[in-house]
Amino acid sequence: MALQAAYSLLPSTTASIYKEGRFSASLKETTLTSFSFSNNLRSDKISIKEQRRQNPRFSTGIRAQTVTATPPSNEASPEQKKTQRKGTAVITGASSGLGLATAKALADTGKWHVIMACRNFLKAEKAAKSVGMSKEDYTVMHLDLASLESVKQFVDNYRRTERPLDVLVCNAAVYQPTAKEPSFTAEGFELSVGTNHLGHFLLSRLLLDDLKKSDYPSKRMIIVGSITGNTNTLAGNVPPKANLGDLRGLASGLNGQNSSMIDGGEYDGAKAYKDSKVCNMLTMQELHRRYHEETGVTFASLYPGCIATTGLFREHVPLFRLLFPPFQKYITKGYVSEEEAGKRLAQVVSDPSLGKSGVYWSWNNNSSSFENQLSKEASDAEKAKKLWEVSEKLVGLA
Ligand code: NDP
Ligand code: PMR
Repeated sequence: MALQAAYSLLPSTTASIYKEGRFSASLKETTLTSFSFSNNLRSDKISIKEQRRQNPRFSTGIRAQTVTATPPSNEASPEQKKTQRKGTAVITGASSGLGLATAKALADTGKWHVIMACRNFLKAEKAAKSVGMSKEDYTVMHLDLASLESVKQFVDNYRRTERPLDVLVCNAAVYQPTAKEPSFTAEGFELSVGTNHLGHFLLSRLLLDDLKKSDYPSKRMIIVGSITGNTNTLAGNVPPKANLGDLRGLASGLNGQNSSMIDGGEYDGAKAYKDSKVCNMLTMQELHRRYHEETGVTFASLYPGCIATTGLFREHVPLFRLLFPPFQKYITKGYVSEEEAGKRLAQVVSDPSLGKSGVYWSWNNNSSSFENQLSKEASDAEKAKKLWEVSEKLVGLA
């Protein structure tokens, strides 16, 4: 029933995707939060004492799914012991959803100071308080990614604080699936790509110098990606599919005069978001190729699971918002809670076992992390280079 209704919201081409096969059979990226037999089997291999040590809220059976194959991040590795000071992580869009949950997860370890880089200062302060973060674990700083001036101002302000920068998490995003007409950033770029990609592109390029200077043992830059930008998955084949084409729309300014879509096509808000996620994943790989060896910075992207309850879907029709969480929970089993997704992103920030650069992380049914494959387009090195060069021009770096 839930599926039928969600399903009916989609263009008819989607029908074949669902009718053709069982979801789980063809999935490359799945997450399970429901308790399953296989989780139970797996957890049997680890003693209950060990599970309690890894996860203080573990109770026999039911919470076994949160046990991960990777070492827990609160265990000091030789790498972490090199420094006594707290790490500082900047998280964009930390005022809700994944960003807030990650800020909370990092703050809870007592080892991180989180800079919540947000467009709505008051909302961010309230959000931090609402999840019980202590004042000394976070600082809210203003950043509006839909304005390149604001991005530059944020970088200046950050440098004035004289805090080191150890990790940058590019997390903020907007999604406008129901918009009939495009809207634009301060500099006149289509809003989804302008915010999710171009704002983060400038931010990451400017802050790379600051990351380089950090003496923290593991410096990281993370750009949040998604399954829906990857057409090698079932979710990525739900129309409209991501496709950057030859980037002609981006190259002509993405300002609505020629086109407001990267591929030069007609405006489609859902596609613009998915395209922006492809840009995020391509940018991470290009950063890795250009700077990993020289700087030692780890560059990574991830799909944290389907966090169907976040504000990302605020502009979707009410029926979608009602049915999407149960659809993901019970039908696709791709659902993950904000808390669990926050722990996943926090692993990518600080877990020594997730320190490899150039990786797109995902989590399997047991909540164990693994290096996932990107789609052909999202791993196209030539396209990544072209995207880099065009984006540099648009944000005024070239
Ligand atoms: P939310 O809407 O809850 O969070 C998005 C955050 O981005 C909010 O804090 C929002 O601020 C902020 N933001 C939006 N526009 C700007 C801007 N111009 N400047 C600064 N901040 C801005 O969504 P999610 O937590 O779901 O999304 C977080 C990330 O996770 C995104 O990159 C998304 O693509 C990714 N993702 C989400 C999935 C999901 O299922 N939800 C799945 C896969 C990836 P404000 O609070 O002021 O609105
Ligand atoms: Mg999708 C295993 C299958 C799976 C997963 C993991 C997701 C994740 N979705 C899956 C399948 C399907 N979805 C199917 C079969 C359908 C047709 C009924 C479907 C539909 C659908 C819609 C209409 N799904 C959506 C939408 C959105 O508007 C969301 C979107 O595309 O936002 C860009 C979305 C999502 N599905 C996901 C995830 C993670 C999203 C949120 C997208 C994101 O943040 O990238």
